[in-house]
Amino acid sequence: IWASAVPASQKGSWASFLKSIAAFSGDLSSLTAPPFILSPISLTEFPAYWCERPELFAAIADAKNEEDRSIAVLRWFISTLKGQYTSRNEKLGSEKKPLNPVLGELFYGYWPDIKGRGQTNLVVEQVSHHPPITAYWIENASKGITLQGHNAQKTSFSGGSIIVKQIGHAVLTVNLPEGKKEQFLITLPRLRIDGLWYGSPYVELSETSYIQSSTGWLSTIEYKGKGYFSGKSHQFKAVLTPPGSNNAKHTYEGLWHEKSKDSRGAPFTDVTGPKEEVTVASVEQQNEWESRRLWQHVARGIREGDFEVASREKSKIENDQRQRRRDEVAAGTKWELKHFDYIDSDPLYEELGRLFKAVPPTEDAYVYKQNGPTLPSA
Ligand code: HCR
Repeated sequence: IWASAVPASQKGSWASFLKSIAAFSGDLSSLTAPPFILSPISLTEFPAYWCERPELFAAIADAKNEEDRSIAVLRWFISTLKGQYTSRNEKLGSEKKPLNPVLGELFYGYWPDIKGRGQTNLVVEQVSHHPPITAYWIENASKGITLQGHNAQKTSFSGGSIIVKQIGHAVLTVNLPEGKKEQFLITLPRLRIDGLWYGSPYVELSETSYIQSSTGWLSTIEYKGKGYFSGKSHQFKAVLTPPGSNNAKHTYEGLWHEKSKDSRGAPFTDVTGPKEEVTVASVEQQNEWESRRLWQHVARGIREGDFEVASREKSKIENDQRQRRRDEVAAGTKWELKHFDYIDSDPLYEELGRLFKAVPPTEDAYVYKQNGPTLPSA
């Protein structure tokens, strides 16, 4: 059964890849992996997973009070997990190694306004290459909802699995009538990448993540995999506690990639139906920094199994990047971010994180400059 999903000719390079992971911790993206495990999709596309059920994102604005808004945010969040963590298995056969974005890489897209839910726009920028950090901004202007966040990963190897600690957080803002707003600090779960032995990696979530509302409502979400409780993969249990209390007012339980229920057995989430992928301009219409245009030849090589083309095209991109960095050093200049400003400590993270004793107590952030492109609207 060792490496049963690995093509015979790549078993050796899969074994060396696993050895290098085991001996290593930090930034996995820099390790060379065998061709069968390469994905043609860049990490800058991943923030789109936050909104592949745009009606649930929009529904947050329609909730009638603080308590219902916290429930709506939790429902939307749980419903994103299937896309975030299992969609590559469905699309590509297993979890794969995404393309490692270059500094300044961009990804723009939108979900059109259908049935009065409003249009939702997405702006993503790769704000660091080593370590890889991706910043994003998602906005449904007609509903007054925004999501701003960034993502980095710290990886280590334990018991035959890759452990991924997600660094970063997201802030969801709901702009209410009369100029009021409610904000939600969203922390991110820990990942374990299992199935490496077979050459068929998949993600399981573990430990706890939080959604803290500025009104005081707190969702505490616990993740478990096979071998716990029901013995099934992808289980979660979420409790929602009112401001200033430790007693759960609502409890939800189930499988984040299928369905879940509240404590009375009423349906809470159901992601068994289709999701809606983000609409993106064609490669011809994109600028040279937009992900699908930038990686088009590498992606084609990977898709068509022509790894010579893929690696030649990848080297061109990497050499261009190295040259840019050298030029910047020579000119004494620094790469300027296009859509985000860096702040070394996020005041909202500190304020809301204090309420549930967030670890770490302080985090940096990337603040959107409100200067995204004009995206088509229906
Ligand atoms: C760990 C991971 C890169 C990061 C991916 C993140 C954490 C990015 C943010 C998204 O919101 C959610 C998300 C989902 C992915 O599951 C996670 C990736 C899984 C694998 C990949 C590694 C860098 C690649 C490891 C190589 C393996 C597959 C052999």
